[in-house]
Amino acid sequence: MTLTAAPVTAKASVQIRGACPHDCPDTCALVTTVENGIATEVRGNPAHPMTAGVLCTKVSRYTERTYHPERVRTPLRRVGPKGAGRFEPVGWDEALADIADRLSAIAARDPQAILPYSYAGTMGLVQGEAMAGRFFHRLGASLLDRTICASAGGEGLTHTLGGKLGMKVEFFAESRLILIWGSNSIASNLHFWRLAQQARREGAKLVCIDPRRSETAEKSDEHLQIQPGTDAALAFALMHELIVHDWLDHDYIARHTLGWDALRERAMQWSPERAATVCGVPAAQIRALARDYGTTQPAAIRLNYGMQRVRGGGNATRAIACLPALTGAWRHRAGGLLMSNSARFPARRDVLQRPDLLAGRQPRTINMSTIGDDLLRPVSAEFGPRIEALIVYNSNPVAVAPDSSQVVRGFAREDLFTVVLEHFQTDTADYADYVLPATTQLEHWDIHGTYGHTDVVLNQPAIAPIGQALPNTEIFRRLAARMGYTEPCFVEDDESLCRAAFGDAIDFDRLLTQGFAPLPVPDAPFAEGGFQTPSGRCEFFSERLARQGLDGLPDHVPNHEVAGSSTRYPLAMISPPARHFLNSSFVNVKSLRDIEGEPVLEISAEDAAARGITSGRVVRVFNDRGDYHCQAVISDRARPGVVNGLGIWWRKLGLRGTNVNELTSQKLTDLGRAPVFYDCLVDVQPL
Ligand SMILES: Nc1nc2c(c(=O)[nH]1)N[C@H]1C(S)=C(S)[C@@H](COP(=O)(O)OP(=O)(O)OC[C@H]3O[C@@H](n4cnc5c(=O)[nH]c(N)nc54)[C@H](O)[C@@H]3O)O[C@H]1N2
Ligand SMILES: Nc1nc2c(c(=O)[nH]1)N[C@H]1C(S)=C(S)[C@@H](COP(=O)(O)OP(=O)(O)OC[C@H]3O[C@@H](n4cnc5c(=O)[nH]c(N)nc54)[C@H](O)[C@@H]3O)O[C@H]1N2
Ligand code: SF4
Ligand SMILES: [Mo]
Repeated sequence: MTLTAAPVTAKASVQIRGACPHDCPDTCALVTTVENGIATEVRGNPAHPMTAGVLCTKVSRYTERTYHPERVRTPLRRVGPKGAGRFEPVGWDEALADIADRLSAIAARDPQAILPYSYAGTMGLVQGEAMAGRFFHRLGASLLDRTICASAGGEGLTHTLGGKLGMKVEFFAESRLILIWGSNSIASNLHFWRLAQQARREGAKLVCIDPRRSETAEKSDEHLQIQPGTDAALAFALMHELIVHDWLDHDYIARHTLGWDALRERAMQWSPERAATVCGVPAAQIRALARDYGTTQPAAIRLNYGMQRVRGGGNATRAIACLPALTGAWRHRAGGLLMSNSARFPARRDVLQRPDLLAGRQPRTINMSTIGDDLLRPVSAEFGPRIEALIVYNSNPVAVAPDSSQVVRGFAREDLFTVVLEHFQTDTADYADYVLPATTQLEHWDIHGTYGHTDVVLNQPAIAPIGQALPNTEIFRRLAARMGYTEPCFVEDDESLCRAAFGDAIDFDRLLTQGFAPLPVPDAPFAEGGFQTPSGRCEFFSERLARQGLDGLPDHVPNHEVAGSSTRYPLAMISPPARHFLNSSFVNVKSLRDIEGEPVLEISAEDAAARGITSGRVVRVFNDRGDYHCQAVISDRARPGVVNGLGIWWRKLGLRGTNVNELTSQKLTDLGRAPVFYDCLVDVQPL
């Protein structure tokens, strides 16, 4: 058996180093205090510079989540109708034998009728796709296109800078001007906010660009409260002003960029006045920002994923990523842009996930963002076989995927065989045929890259598994054995997988003793150009995109559902996360849910008055896709014409068994095939 045991706890109190598993750019280094085998406290590792000994409120409550009385402790088999959430305990052997039989029978017809569904419930490379990837590759199951979060921005960066690459986050502390663009850093990138505060104490100006007057916006020096999905128009107007005032670094542009003449021509079509009408902010405010950006060095942009959850998210990322090359901001280590540095991490995904086990087969790929439609699609030549089995781990699609009424219809199919590996009886687990108890980060090994800093962080198990829980890896190992897979890769243990993840690129002994290890990353990555694009330049014009028949230059691509375009649904809705939840994780942790209270919709005073809505009143938010009941909060956090439906509640813990994704659509972005959670028209009425 390869199950990881808890460390020897002969001593009454020990401290175990770990990594925060959540999908958060900070990837904090943890220290867990274990007394007589029980984890009593989870703290930030004070030795890790980025964490600096501090965790967010959510993960400070990690022991409350781990020892939650509602943890799934045994395998469970469905006894009621799909979705009713009625289950009986069953032994591991019986559950795995039945699951293996069901999957084998489907695979004998066509393994592509089986689909894995996973995302970043843990960002660990081992409990993520290591053993799971091996299992599904050996099986020949459909592949999953993991687009639900970041692929529009990711492709935008790749087609401009050459990859998910950017500034080293620590140098934001030395910037003189910081644009916080599509990021509520206080809620979702807390340790970056600490660096921004440091810069500000040294005199830096912070400018937040966000349709919501977020916690971060209200604490910044300036807030451009733009209409959702209009960021490219703003970026072009900034370029327009940089050109008109000649706040350009001509030498940098000539040596390190591609497509300048064409970009200049496009930018000249975007006067601040034109952008002001599209973005819904005063032209004077755009001019002032352009002046600041054009005349302050070093200037840095913290771009984050909130601005790319709209139709034009990929193009907007491209437009914004052009800015630092125009002013030569990249010359300084405290200048440039950071959206993600995940491409810095030399993770050996092929070694972990073993795509070679496909042995020449090329299964179809299903986009996780259209799971609602895809579960309901019949067999066809174009689509291939109907999806007959779904194995869900590290994700809660019934709550987080767009257009949930369609997702629920898919999960409710009586002929769909669904297995969910989980800590809790989530909305998704309610639709399972089997729920299998998985370990949490305190109970297993893992190793983490991250997208917000450039250190590898190791997670060592602090306590024994709760109940009969097993690591995801062990569940897939046992399932592989049941399926008769005898390849040696199916018995490799978790510590070996951690060692294999980065191979010689990282000093594993240092990870074991210190908990984290920095990657060698240049301080100013593009000071001398060296972009990782085909041309080696910052590509204003992308030949690769042009060859795909797309616009080689970035452009402003309006939303699918443009504000003001529909008389039935006059309000634009965005649904950024509630501060004390992490996507749908922690919604069931009572102390955190108590802070959030009820699911809320922030609405401006004028939109509320026009509808007879008073603060605290329960409202119905609706469009053609569905309706959602929540509590109205009249607040200047919402700009007139835009409502903020904070996410992502468990449906069953909300007001009427739905959440905000009842309203979002399965339409996709311009690049990256990603969902458009913040591109959604609705109306609201009091109940
Ligand atoms: N507390 C907390 N932290 C989290 C998460 C969480 O759920 N809760 N989720 C984690 C995950 S998975 C991710 S991907 C990151 C997400 O964190 P971010 O990358 O920061 O993205 P969001 O939180 O989606 O949105 C950030 C801000 O963008 C704004 N925004 C919405 N639409 C637009 C637009 O069109 N233009 C602009 N300029 N801004 C817009 C939103 O109002 C929000 O304030 O955070 C991670 N951290
Ligand atoms: N309306 C709207 N919808 C959104 C968003 C939004 O801003 N607005 N944000 C989107 C974004 S950015 C993202 S990333 C997605 C996130 O969507 P998901 O990736 O589904 O993230 P979570 O909701 O946190 O659910 C993760 C689940 O994994 C489980 N889990 C954690 N660790 C483990 C483990 O080790 N093993 C197993 N088996 N399970 C584990 C947790 O218990 C949890 O239920 O949601 C998207 N949906
Ligand atoms: S969720 Fe983010 S801020 Fe909170 S502990 Fe984890 S990595 Fe740190
Ligand atoms: Mo995400």
